[in-house]
Amino acid sequence: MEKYEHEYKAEQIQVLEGLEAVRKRPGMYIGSVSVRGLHHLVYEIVDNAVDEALAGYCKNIHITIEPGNIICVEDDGRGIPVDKHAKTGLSAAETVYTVLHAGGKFGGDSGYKVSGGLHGVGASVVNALSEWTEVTIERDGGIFQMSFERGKTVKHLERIGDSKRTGTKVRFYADNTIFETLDYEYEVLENRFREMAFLTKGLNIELEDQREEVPRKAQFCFEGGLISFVEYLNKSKEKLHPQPIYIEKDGEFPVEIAIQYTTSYSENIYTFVNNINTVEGGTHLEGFKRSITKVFNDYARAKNILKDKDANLQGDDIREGITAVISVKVKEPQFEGQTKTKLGNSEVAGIVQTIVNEHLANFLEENPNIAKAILEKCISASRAREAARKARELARKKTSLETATLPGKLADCSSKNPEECEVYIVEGDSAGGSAKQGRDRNFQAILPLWGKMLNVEKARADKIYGNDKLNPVILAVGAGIGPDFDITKIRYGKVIIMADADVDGAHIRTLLLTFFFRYMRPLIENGNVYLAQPPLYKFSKKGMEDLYWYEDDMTGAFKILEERGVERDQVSIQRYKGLGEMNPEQLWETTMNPETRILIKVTMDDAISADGTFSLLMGDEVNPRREFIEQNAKFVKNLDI
Ligand code: 0R9
Repeated sequence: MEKYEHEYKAEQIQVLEGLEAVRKRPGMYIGSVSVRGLHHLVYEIVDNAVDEALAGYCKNIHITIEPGNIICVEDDGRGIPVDKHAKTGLSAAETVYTVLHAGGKFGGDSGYKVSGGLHGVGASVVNALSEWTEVTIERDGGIFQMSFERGKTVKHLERIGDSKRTGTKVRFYADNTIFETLDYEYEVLENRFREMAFLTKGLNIELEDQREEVPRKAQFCFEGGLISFVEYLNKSKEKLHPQPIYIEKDGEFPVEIAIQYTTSYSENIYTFVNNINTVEGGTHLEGFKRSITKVFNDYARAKNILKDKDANLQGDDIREGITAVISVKVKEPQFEGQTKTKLGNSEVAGIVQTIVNEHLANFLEENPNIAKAILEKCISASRAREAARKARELARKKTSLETATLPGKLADCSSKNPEECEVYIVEGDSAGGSAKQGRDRNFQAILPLWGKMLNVEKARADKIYGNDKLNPVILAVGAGIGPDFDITKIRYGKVIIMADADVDGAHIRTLLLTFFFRYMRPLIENGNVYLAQPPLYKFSKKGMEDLYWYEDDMTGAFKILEERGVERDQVSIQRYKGLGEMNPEQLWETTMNPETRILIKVTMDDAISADGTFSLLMGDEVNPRREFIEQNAKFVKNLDI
């Protein structure tokens, strides 16, 4: 239509160069071109719709993964403005999609731009990194549409019909010459949208995956906001008080916080700035921690729960068993830290501290029974901390008396370069024996474990130091535990859990992973933890090289045999029940030889769901665990729970 026809202006030439830069160095704009980066594209678009919700105009967002990995995001906001943008001579909508950073510069003022999750770059980056993009806008009584290929306009915005409603729909197909994969992971998107719905009270977010014959669907809308979030996080934990403590304050820096204590020993505080998960914390978290430490100590003194002779409770004691979500909105957030997820704005610390001080002190005065229950737990945490300190000192003294500081059972490797070294933590003495004989001793160390492993989900720190099952693991890894853990001291670049593919193996794997998650989390975050995959079957026939198979389903193995000209009934099939059934050579060949083995890297993409899963599988509450097992029967079929 004539209205949108134009000549290219100088700005437009810059525009094309801008988006070309995005295509040349996509990592700079979306972090990476892995599946993570791919998901970022979806977040970028959904964030724009969430901005419209924060501005108060949008109630529903619908995300569809269409067959063939096409993404469709729809909202019922005002619709992106379609009028002409003075500087570019294009419609506002086209400008937002073709000019880098344009979205933030004009229009769309919710005050606190969420846009862009990690990087805040918006729609034009998604456009640049998509094979095609199609935007449909309903507003001002019309339906408008425009389309692009790899960031370049192929159809300017034009009016294609009439409409009485308003809203925006964006469909895009990511560019497979840029991304490693186009396969969206439903669960990852589901977790992110659940989180977004918790963070935006009352916003309805629907997700639909149409790639399977039976579509998967999820719908999230939480009138309780962060209260619902904390209830969700604590669903498989035993609570110290029935309702979360809730703090909400508008103002220059709106602050929303929900807190609930449980009987667990871990601390779970999640922080968000403009809906972005600030994994590395920052000033909002500092203000919160300072406040709760002060308020609980002051209350305990005032009520004589702490006597004059008693020392103050420490922050760690006060945070044992806490689950909290902190969400602040900051107009110009400064993000710092390694992954740019640490809030740097210094003024936020004092603001959060003042708000929490006032609200929490009132809450404790009004709810003395809850205050008492929480403080009793803090005091017992404080005693345990003292016991842990003694245990740690004892452990330190003991090891300094011994000539070697390494556990006796460890068969260490000769290299001392952590980058090339790996340690296999092996269940059982007999498998340990085979592993010791089969390994390459230059860079592979073996640590056999035996007997019943401690469930750290049900034990406090003092029981962990000096525990005879965990101590060898701590000493072998060599980097301490808990707050003392120092990733730069690890002795092995790969810590590999090698357990049987049966019930007991799965159990020990979960116990060890829980331990790493709670006490050596950076080891997982840094990608140092792996699971070895021993084979499940061996197919053999005289004159044929043995075929090892790692999956339950043997169809693929039969196909390979067929290709080798071998009939099913000519081979003998051995099912391995445990690692102990393999001789050292077989163990090397199938599970330890870097050329042929399969290792699964343990990742922690989503700490929130990981925390939930660990509490669920290893914690106290039985009903949610049963539900989880029913829903994930395939995944947990080997778990002894
Ligand atoms: C499906 C995903 N949704 C969006 O991308 C989306 C962007 C957007 C928007 C506005 C409304 N809805 C939206 N959905 C909007 C409208 C108006 C003012 N600000 C924002 C208005 O009617 O005045 N916009 C986001 C950026 C822009 N609009 C702008 F820069 F073009 F103004």
